[in-house]
Amino acid sequence: MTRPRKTSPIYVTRPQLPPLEELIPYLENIWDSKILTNSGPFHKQLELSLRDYLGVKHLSLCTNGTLGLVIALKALGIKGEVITTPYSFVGTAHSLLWNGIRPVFVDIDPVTLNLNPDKIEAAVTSQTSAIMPVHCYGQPCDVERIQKVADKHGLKVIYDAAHAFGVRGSGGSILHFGDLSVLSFHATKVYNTFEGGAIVSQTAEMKEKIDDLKNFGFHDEVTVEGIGLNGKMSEVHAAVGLLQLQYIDIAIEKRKRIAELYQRELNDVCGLRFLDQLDSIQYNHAYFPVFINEQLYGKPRDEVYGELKKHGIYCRRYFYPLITHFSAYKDHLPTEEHSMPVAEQTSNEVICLPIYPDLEHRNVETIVNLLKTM
Ligand code: T4K
Repeated sequence: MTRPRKTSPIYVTRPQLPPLEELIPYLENIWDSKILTNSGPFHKQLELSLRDYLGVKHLSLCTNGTLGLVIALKALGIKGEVITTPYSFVGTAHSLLWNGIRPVFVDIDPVTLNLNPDKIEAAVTSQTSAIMPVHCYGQPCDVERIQKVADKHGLKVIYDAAHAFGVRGSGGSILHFGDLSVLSFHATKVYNTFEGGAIVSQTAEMKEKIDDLKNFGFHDEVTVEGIGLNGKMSEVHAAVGLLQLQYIDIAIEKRKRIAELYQRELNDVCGLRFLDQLDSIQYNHAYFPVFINEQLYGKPRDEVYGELKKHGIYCRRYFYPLITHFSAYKDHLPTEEHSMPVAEQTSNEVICLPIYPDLEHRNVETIVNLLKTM
């Protein structure tokens, strides 16, 4: 009797890993030196290597993206209210609440799916101290228009750049904009250190402040100026990061080829819409979101999601539900009703298809065929 062939599941992402044997010398080095954390040699080296690779002025490594956002808000002394997007990972808004800040959610732009600059101004109150936009899926926000609103009202801008590793526009890195940008190096990200993150700052003074805050606020052995926390990256994570950096360009190139394949094959399928890609942007292809119009496609998004799952294809609905729909947020929403129709619709239509460097093209074809014949 022949048994049905067991196919392995296909996840929305799989982490890129360097060859294990290349990690061993780094580990030996750590074991020999016994320097495990607190800004050790690999940590220092990775900060400089990432600074150069990303083309930014100053970069501070941290434990993860969420703590990076928490520290960034603290470093800028943000209080009161912060205007942000409901269409993001919940960590974006959580970082505000951990700082005792009230998130004020504003609708997204239908093209970029990022915070809509036209909607920000109406949400500014006497309590507003900053804007926290997200470069969702690595699609750059309208940074110039956001800055204009910020300047007009004296607000700081902290970009959640968790998805934007290596994204560049004609003027260079997207991380140059705003007061601070925060990256995530989580296992599911384009560039990973297992867990990790970084805060990009524009001045040496700000970097120093952030470096103090991520080490409990210690400026030196006897001086604690800020209410810091433990947001440091260990030497093992930094070593992984140094290795990963050697393979990042190949990884992004492989992602690009998969994105092109999806785009080419699915372009003519009625009822499927994709994120606009601009020629002037060098994308990182972190995600491949598809938006399903139920009427035109003939099936609701959740049915497609379930159908793919039955075939062992584990997509994710990033970002469904909206942050504003989580019960944890019910006491933190303004009493007056803010309508966010674009975010609502996008959240109900989105499905992120699998994309990662080692995803085989034949698997992409399988996914494409399922979407074409469902
Ligand atoms: N801001 C934004 C805009 C973000 O998207 C995120 C994180 C943050 C801030 C916060 O950054 P961090 O504090 O995380 O550094 C994942 C990630 O956990 C999260 O980092 C990420 N955003 C979010 C968009 O996605 P889940 O709940 O979908 O992850 P999980 O564990 O279900 O993983 C998805 C798939 O990835 C799995 O089905 C299999 C694969 N996977 C996952 C892990 C963890 C692996 O193959 N290996 C692994 O080790 O949230």
